[in-house]
Amino acid sequence: MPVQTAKIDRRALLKLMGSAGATAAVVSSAGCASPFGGSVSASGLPGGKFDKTVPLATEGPGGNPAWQAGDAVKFLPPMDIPTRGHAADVLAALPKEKLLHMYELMSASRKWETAMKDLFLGVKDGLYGAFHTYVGEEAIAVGVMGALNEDDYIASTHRGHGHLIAKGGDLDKMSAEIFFKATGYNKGYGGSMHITDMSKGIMGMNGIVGASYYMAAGAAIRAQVRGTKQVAVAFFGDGAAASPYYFSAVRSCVNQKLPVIFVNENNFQYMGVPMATTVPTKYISEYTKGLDMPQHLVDGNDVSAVYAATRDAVEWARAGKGPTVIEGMTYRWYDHAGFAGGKVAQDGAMGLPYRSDEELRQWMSRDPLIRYKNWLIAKGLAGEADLKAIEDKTKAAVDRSIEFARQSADPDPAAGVLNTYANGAAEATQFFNRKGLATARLT
Ligand SMILES: Cc1ncc(C[n+]2csc(CCOP(=O)(O)OP(=O)(O)O)c2C)c(N)n1
Repeated sequence: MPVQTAKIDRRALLKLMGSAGATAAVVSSAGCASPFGGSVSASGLPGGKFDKTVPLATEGPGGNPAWQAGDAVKFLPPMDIPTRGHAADVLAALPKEKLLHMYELMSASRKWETAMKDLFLGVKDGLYGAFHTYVGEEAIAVGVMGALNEDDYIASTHRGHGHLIAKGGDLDKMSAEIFFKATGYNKGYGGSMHITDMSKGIMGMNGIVGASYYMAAGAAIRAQVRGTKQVAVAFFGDGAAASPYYFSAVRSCVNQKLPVIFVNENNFQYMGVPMATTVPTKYISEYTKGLDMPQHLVDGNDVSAVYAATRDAVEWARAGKGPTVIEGMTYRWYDHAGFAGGKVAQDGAMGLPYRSDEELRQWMSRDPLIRYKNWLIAKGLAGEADLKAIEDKTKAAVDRSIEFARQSADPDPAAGVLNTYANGAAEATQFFNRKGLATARLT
């Protein structure tokens, strides 16, 4: 296979672009064997040509021992999403209804999580349990899901509400699960981190950091064996890339040419530790640069950049060519889990010890929703009033879901056993019999 891009010194080029203050466009596969089977990429551009936009500092955030709280500000994306260029053209080619629906999904995700934040901080509903917000990262979920079909699979993370909403998750069932009610996705027995909807290819949120790789690989093997052309997406954070299973999963998927898309949500924060301390390479998308596969580094707050990269990855996977890695740089507005530093009716968590408020404010000023909104208006696809109507609609749906959760019944304690066994009542009855417990309510 010709190695068309082998002569490019990628590090030097990144440095040059960063020091020039340029908004660089990166396919980080430059400098490794052409992932595009020769000279043309899945996007129609020559292999190794930089075709995705992400602003770069002179040095990547990883492996940087001098990294300090506040340094993520060096990776701030520009104010506006480009309205011209590859990613803009790819997104703009979608029907207007779909583009507006993508805005609706971003809005629903933001409003649902923000409402939950206010409820957790309030006392009225007595909400408890783990809750990891995705606020600030919505462009990744919506950009990725925009390029998938309904029957494609996703394996989510602990920070996955936005993935579920973008893949068509039901707000009523999500809210009810957070309230631990019988009408919830897991019948009130799972809570935030186990929300799953196989009818929509959502293999579930997951409290095991790094589990998404193998879940997606399993779904991809199924699709490959059956010849269905479905793809599977594994979402993962920058910290999860430090899992020993990450490289081995990607390598195995490349070996088997499995239709998996590894989507890294690089929010620079691994709980309270900066990614600089856990990632030895400059960028996470560089981990796998020795493998014969496309790897994209994109502005994760730009839905067009994420969509365009994913569309290429989907084409690549459906053509039987195997996996792609996409790294989207983004930022979470709240604490790792829960709401330290957060306030009712105020966006963002201030005063956290491992980052600076100024850095947060700067990233909030690059709000992916506002950037997408401006893009839609600039493209003449919607006016302020149209987008406000969408926001009102999603707010109403969120409010309804919360009311639905409040009105729903608590789970029957006995159902806990039912839900534990694959064969439900039959096996649960055996369990109860062994323990000498009454089974009347189970049958
Ligand atoms: C296997 C495993 N190890 C450790 C944890 C504890 N844990 C929960 S979330 C998390 C950080 C994950 O960080 P990252 O992958 O960057 O995702 P982010 O929280 O930034 O979205 C850790 C270490 C866990 N849940 N599972």
